[in-house]
Amino acid sequence: MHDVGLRPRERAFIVAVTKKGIDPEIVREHLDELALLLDTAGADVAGKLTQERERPDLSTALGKGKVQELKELIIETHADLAVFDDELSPAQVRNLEEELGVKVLDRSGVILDIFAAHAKSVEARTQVELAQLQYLLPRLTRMWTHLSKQFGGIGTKGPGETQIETDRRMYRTRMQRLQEKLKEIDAQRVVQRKGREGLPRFALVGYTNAGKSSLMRQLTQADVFIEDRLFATLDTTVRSLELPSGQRSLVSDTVGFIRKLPAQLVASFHSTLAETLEADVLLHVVDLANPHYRDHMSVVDETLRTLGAAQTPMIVVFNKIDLIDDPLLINDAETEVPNCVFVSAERGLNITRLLQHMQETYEESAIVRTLTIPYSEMKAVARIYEDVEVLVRDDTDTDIRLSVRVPSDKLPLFMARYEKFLAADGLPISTTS
Ligand SMILES: Nc1nc2c(ncn2[C@@H]2O[C@H](COP(=O)(O)OP(=O)(O)OP(=O)(O)O)[C@@H](O)[C@H]2O)c(=O)[nH]1
Ligand SMILES: [Mg+2]
Repeated sequence: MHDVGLRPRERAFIVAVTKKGIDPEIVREHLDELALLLDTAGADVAGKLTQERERPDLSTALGKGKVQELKELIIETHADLAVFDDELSPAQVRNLEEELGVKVLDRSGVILDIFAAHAKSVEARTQVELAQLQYLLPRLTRMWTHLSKQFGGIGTKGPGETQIETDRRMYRTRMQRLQEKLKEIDAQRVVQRKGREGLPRFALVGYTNAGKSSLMRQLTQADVFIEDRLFATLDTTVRSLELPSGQRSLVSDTVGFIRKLPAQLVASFHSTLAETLEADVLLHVVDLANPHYRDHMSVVDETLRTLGAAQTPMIVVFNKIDLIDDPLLINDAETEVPNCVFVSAERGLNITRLLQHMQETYEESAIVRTLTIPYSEMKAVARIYEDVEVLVRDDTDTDIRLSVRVPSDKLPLFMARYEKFLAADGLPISTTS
């Protein structure tokens, strides 16, 4: 694993460059979240600096005067590094490091560091390492060359341009190998998934620390990792769950989202996330006790859009209601969000209601179709079982009739494949299976 930049308990000076006229409360909240991220990564905050600008300076993000001010503050507070809440270009990092004389990171770098420390499975480790290398490659500067020592043997030479070139080449080779490894893992996953097709699928999504894993444990008794820290979960867990109707279904718990999730991470976790998000119904878990929950919800919605899952039916699960004293808060949330349930994952409050809701939403999200398949096309029957949930089967003298449930988002694909088998009358078949 590569260390993106933080040593344990380093002291970081945190910086935000903000648009003119932005609400200072929002800026404070973003910086508080950055401080929390740093704490999770194992660093302390030495101080904070913000600057309002029309747009960030192209070469140093901050204006010239502010860079000088920051330099003095860093010396004064004995900070080891500067961390910007905004994404910095590789050139900005280089210029700032030169001016300030300390290592410079942005929020993405910190998040990558946390992911690297928390990733456990081979898959998560591979994905994180790939994301780290993609992030580091254009940022290799003299400050970063110590990283190459991790490859052993190299790095004994003093840092210089040749050294950086060698590092770059090494990184590229390594990235290629990681990409190949991910392809293999992907192929294995397709095989695993085969066995699960046809079952209703639910996916827990939400801002980091909202209580997704706690709800997973409450629903399925899965022994998942739960902790009051950001990005406790990096691997996807899938467990079976019985709905009130007795229907078996699957629930998955996966990595949480955060504002400005690094693009490299979204890219390398794409297959993990894509699989999760193929669910029939998303359970968007929201920490209602967090004063910024609305903001968090829009970050999650935006991330889902990026991942192409904005159309999937969704239940908003307002969690941690055991911490809420103000009934108005619940009232507001209920009026603002149409399809929602209030629970406490930790205390197990209102879980029966949630299960009922999951079943209803799933049933509404799916469409029942009847197919008539001649005995000469038995292969198609097998394929249909793999693709969708078969509700009723009737083997008549002349053909096989199947009533199937098709999730609405999968309907176009389903029609393209099986249109020729659609029963002319479309009538539901009698139950004689
Ligand atoms: N009071 C209270 N705390 C809760 C509840 N649900 C979860 N928590 C706490 O919230 C923290 C985060 O819970 P997790 O289940 O790890 O959250 P997560 O969404 O899986 O977080 P990441 O995996 O880090 O993205 C833990 O300290 C939980 O004990 C709840 O209903 N009430
Ligand atoms: Mg979790």
